Amino acid sequence: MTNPNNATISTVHTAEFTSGHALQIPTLRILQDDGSIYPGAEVPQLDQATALKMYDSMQFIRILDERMLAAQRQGRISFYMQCLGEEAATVGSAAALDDKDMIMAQYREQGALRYRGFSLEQFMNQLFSNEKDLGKGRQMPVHYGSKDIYYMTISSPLGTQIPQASGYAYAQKLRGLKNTTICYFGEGAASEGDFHAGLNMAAVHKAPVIFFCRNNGYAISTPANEQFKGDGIACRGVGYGMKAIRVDGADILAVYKATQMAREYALEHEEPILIESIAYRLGAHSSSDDPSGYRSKEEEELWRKNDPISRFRLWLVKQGWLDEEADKAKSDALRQEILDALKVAEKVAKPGIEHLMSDVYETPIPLLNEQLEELKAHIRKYPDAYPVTAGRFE
Ligand SMILES: Cc1ncc(C[n+]2csc(CCOP(=O)(O)OP(=O)(O)O)c2C)c(N)n1
Repeated sequence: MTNPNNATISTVHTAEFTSGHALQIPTLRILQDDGSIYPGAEVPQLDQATALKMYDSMQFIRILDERMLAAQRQGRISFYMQCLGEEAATVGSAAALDDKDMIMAQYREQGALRYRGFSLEQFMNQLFSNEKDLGKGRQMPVHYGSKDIYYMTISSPLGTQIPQASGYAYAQKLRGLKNTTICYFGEGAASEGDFHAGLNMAAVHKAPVIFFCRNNGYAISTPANEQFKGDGIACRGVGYGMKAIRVDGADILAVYKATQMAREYALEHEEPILIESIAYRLGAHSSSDDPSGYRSKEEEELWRKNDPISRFRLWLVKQGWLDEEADKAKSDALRQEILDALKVAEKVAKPGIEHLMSDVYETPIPLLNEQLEELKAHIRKYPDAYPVTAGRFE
């Protein structure tokens, strides 16, 4: 008798429930807090240049985050989101990829962008929505994207990128490319229907996607334990018939190792893989959020001790690959470089208003043309309210 169902049909004669937590997925840890390696753990193959590039990316985004949050507080940009506490998760995973693997991110993955080569100027131009921004100033800050470095533009609605990643990876497979797609999302986004549709589609159609869930404990103010009852997110991959692994998201060596393995497996077997990274969102959700309303300082302090950057720094120093004094000087220089770039980008003019509707229709529909003319008339009438745009569209 053929069985069209994937479910295993084995027989028992005593009625018994299977526990909701029948499968408890362990967490891979390689690097300890003091920079030493857990006894018995295997350090992934990593050369000095790659390790230092990873460290540079973590350090860069830590400083960028500090600086840009301050810029938002000063009213210089409208919005910002930090990656604080998740630098190892986003950098370690990106470092394990090929430069032509597609990245479909959520919004907190600036580490992956930096590692891929998004320049400081490109970060700034996007954050200031100026005329040099690759997105022509049409997105909120942090909605980065760059075709050149295979980084899909961020979409605000949660979960958008998940089924898109399944489709993109399926096309990579059909074209015979030896590339994969990594899809980042939070544990909160995993509550969206798109998560389930995307994972199921990738599993059934055998698309080589690496689903990378950043489980950082919170979806804005909702703690993960108020959002789901299962053993985290990794077990859901098993439910969809795909391989899964859980890693300590503050341990860059564990993240790197897991992503390297996932990439190899996804390409060799043409299958999706789910990685769940457990870290903690140390900062606020965004510049519009105040976490003191829903979590304690004590909880934050406990996790602050688990700093992914200092852990990796201690390992690099032990390896003899990093000099602490030179490191301090480099971090000061980086801070200055970021500040200088900020001052340049904020003075660059805003994009012309015609870009409000360019790249959408080959020939804009008449109603849009009418609305654009109305807008121009409005700006002409109130030039003081539109100091940058006024006079630039005649
Ligand atoms: C469809 C949709 N619903 C709600 C929101 C509002 N929203 C933005 S971020 C967020 C929390 C997401 O949490 P998580 O996926 O865990 O990622 P994290 O912010 O923790 O990195 C919510 C609810 C949204 N952007 N899109």
